[in-house]
Amino acid sequence: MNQDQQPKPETTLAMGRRRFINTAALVGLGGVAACTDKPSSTTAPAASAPAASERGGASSVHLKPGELDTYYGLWSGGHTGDVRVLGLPSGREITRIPCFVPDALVGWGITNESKKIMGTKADGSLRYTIGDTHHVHASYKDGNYDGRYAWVNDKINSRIARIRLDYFVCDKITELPNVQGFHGIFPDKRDPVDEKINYTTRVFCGGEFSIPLPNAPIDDHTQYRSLFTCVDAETMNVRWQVLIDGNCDLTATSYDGKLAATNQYNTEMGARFADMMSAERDACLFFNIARIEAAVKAGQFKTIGASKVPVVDGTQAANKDPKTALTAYVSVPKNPHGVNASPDGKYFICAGKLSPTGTVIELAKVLDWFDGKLEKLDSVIVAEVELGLGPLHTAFDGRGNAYTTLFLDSQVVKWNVDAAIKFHAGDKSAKYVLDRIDVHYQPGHINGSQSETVAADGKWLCVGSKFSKDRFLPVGPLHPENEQIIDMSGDKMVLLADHPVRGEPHDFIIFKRELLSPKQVYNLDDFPNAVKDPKESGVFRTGKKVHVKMTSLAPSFSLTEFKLKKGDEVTLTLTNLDKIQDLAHGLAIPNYNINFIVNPLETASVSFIADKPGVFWIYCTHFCHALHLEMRSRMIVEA
Ligand code: CUK
Ligand code: CUA
Ligand code: CA
Repeated sequence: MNQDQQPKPETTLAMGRRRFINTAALVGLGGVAACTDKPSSTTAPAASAPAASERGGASSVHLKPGELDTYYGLWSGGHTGDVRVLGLPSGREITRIPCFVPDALVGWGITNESKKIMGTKADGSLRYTIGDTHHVHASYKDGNYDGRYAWVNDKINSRIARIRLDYFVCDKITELPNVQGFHGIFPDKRDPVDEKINYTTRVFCGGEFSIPLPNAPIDDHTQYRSLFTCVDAETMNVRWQVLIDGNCDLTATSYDGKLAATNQYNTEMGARFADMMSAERDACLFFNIARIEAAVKAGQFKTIGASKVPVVDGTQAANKDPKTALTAYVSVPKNPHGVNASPDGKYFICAGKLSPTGTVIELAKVLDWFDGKLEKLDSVIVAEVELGLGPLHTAFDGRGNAYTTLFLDSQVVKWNVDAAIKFHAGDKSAKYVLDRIDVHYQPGHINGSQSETVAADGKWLCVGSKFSKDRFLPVGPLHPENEQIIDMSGDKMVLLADHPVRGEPHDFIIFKRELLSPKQVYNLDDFPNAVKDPKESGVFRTGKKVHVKMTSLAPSFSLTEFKLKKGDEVTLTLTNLDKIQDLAHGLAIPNYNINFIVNPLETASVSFIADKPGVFWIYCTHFCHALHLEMRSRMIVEA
């Protein structure tokens, strides 16, 4: 970067050198990450771990053999394109749920059923084989998770995936029209229009990159815009979009269903790095959901390109009158990152990123502004307090405290929201910073057990540290990340465990295991193509089109052999008739690039051209029985 691209040093606010981070500090970030981190001399020393008895809290992460975790964690997988399921407090990874990217274990992207969900091209091949999941959030009822669904974003190809939490599988994927860099995602927590509906009906999705609408090779970036998108939680159809100024980053929703918000780091609408950080303040952009839905209903929208989705105008110029405004742009300091909803329902907190501050916005005041009862929108900010360098994301303990990651300081800071509000109001004796703890290193997301629910319980805190450096045995140049587990139950945070994770999870949620009751066995009747009886097995031919129907029952497939002709267009359907929990079979066809799993009473199918003559031993890939190796079928393809 050349000299004249560098923003001027901040001089407007006399809060010392830590007040703002300038470009030079960010450029030096690689150096920060590479050097041996020592606690900053300007911050309090980290707590040394007292014995569990002194803390009287959550204490040990150790589970004895046979013991089960008490919390589920749903972790985004980043550019592995999946969602990972962890048990907490042990931190053990229990499974991965493939969504956007094929998965060789279960045959995601191999079976016809999963390909249909992922989306295919005209030739039947997958439309996309990569993904980038950042944020995973679950459906709500009465302000707590109800165990129905979770949703996760794909930043690369602007897709949203839904996961059924009864089977832990992805069941729908929707691509957002006219969106690039779909980043933040959050379900609403109740319906803003129908008071009686106290559960999630919508999922909000933020578009991070501005593009020409519709996309076209236009060089003039001042014409680019971003969209904020609402997806129907049940149908997964896109309901509406809002055209905005600036961009969307993270997303948050209020407990009353009335408001959603996104933090904006590029209100400058710059196309270059330096331009995106030229302004001293950006925004937290609020959406008045009921008004947007009313505008859509009243036909006050346009559409973009080939998309039929209603797009309402949420730009600043069109929303000057609070009484009719669909949006409100609240000014917050420089390139904010996360926006998080406090479990008491009162506040959204924006972390400053390039400003060392946390901004507390009172939601009741935002609603007052929309009602025309608040003169200045700025007064929705009830605190803007210094936390440390590079604040990114915030979690809560349900006791009025917030926990914010400090990327550059490699710390988590615990602070009291009420005290911060008092301090901001002028009471300089209000001590809002309660504790700091070193983490290893450069933390991104943070979350507490049940953090963004009305049932935040303040027990476990997990921190996704982006760099692990020296914390694990070296495995070559690509390091794992470090998910760290902290006991947050006492006055002092206590670091309890490090866990390496393959890159690269971002956000995650942690909730009580009682909130889910996963099924162990599928229902045969849920599969219209199920082969319900081994007697239905066989090769069914209509010209070149061949349907092979099979069942599995340990330790055999219902067809011990079958014959095809070269060039046959084959669909093979397999139903697993084993009803016992944990009795899955795999079906692999050598040289045909086929392998998939069928769980108890599940049906799956694959389609392929029998283009290679010869004998192919179909075999079971999933150890199921003492005679697992003998569980085979012979596919003979005649020339
Ligand atoms: S972003 Cu990754 S650390 Cu995509 Cu949630 Cu903040
Ligand atoms: Cu069936 Cu192994
Ligand atoms: Ca900016």
